[in-house]
Amino acid sequence: MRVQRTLGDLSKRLRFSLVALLTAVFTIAAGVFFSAAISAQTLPGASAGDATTFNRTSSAYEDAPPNLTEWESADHDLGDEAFEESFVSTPDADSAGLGPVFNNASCVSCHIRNGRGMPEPGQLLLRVTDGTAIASPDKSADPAETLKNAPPVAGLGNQIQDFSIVGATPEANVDILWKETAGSYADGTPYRLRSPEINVVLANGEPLPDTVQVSPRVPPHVYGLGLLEAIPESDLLALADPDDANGDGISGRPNYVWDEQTQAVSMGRFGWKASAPNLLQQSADAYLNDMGITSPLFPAEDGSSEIDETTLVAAEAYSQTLAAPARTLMDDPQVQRGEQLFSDASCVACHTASFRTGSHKYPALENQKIHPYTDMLLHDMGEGLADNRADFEANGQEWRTPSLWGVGLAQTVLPYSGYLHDGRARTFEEAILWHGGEAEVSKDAFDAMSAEDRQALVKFLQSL
Ligand code: HEC
Ligand code: HEC
Ligand SMILES: [Ca+2]
Ligand SMILES: [Ca+2]
Ligand SMILES: [Ca+2]
Repeated sequence: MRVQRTLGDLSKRLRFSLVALLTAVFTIAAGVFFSAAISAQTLPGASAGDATTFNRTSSAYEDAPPNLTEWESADHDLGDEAFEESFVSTPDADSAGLGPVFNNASCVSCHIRNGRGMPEPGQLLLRVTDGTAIASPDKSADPAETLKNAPPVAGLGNQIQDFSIVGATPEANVDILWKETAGSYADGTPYRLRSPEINVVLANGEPLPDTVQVSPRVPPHVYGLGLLEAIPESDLLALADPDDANGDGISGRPNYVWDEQTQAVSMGRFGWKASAPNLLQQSADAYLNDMGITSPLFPAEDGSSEIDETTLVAAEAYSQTLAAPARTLMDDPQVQRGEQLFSDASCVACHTASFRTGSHKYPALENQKIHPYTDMLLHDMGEGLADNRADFEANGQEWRTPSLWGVGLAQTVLPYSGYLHDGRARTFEEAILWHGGEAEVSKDAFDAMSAEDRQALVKFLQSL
């Protein structure tokens, strides 16, 4: 409006004064510049639109979106407290309820500085299934359990808790050994890959039976998740191609899971196999299974719970209201070359670059142009990465494409943290070399690249 009025004034004064003309042109130019400056969306590298943080230090994952309103910021702050709350076993304490068995005592001790955790006891989770019970699923059972396609293991349930409060016994002792193999790129450059060998000794001293299927998972980062929750489901489903109708070898499909709140089947979005439909359920699941804390969504048998709805919703709000870091070095020719290779090697076929967010509880997250580099769909990643354990509709070789925004800061936030679902990849090169199945062609393209091109691709990932 202001610009238009200036233009009107301009036409009247034009014949009288060249000075007025120049002033008006300057005003318009300044107006355009100003409106660009107030919207982070248009700044180069704004990977999450107005919800981007331009912090690229070790605290980058901890920033709230700069565009949160006052009430949204208040929710974020309450969430921050919930995420940091360390639970104890003392019955009358403020933060009571830990255990009796658990994996860790607070959200932040696994999602360190909101980043990924390490493949170590206390952070690595083992999800388990009784393989002998799969042949005859009990159709009369709870739909949540039947759909999960993961019959619980007697004495362990669906997750191994290897810690306990005083007076209780951890379910098992977990040891992680690394097995290394050698390989080489097409140009002869050698590399080494490692994969974990998980040794579980049960509380009674017995090893875990071979019939138990085990899925090891490291804690993923938790920033930018509200924006991923806000991507319209129809935009994700439009990317699915379960029968590979277009013949490009890529057949992403959604996971469909049980939503405890609506008591209905819903598209899965969170967790390494997209087994949680939303951040509320993911948070309640973490309280129950990772910390041994009942909540209104997953109460005790008698209906009681150890945290109330306010705390549960606060934890949900925290992972919803974290910004995603901006890209950097966008003018660097090596990064630009890497971005081109990322596209040429079909990495973008799963790591989808752009979306526009739809509606969300937090308006600050709505209608943002975002660049998360994920399609949120399941892909067969081959035998090398397989856990051979189903999770709702995901089979033993399928994983959900993880987002790559901010991934370049992973080891700035936590040195030596690893990539992939079990943290086995120490570098981006190793992460790519483990890609198989639908991503075999991408992996082969990387393998065939010159050393210079491989470096450029890695530099691009570091710039995210
Ligand atoms: C013992 C370690 C541990 C603790 C404690 C823990 N988490 Fe997690 N978290 C994980 C792991 C491992 C995953 C991946 C789970 C999977 O793949 O199913 C995960 C996944 C998540 C995700 C989904 C991330 C994504 O990108 O899909 C969110 C959100 C999350 N956790 C929030 C929380 C909250 C909130 C708490 C505290 C109430 C918490 N976590 C406590 C280990 C932990
Ligand atoms: C067929 C789909 C697909 C293609 C194509 C693909 N990826 Fe992935 N990518 C995935 C999935 C799924 C995972 C998670 C696998 C796991 O954790 O076991 C992943 C994981 C990664 C990770 C680790 C992320 C993390 O948070 O640990 C990086 C880095 C990565 N991919 C980069 C690439 C690059 C570079 C290319 C192209 C050379 C590529 N990907 C091609 C699906 C794909
Ligand atoms: Ca408890
Ligand atoms: Ca258990
Ligand atoms: Ca396809």
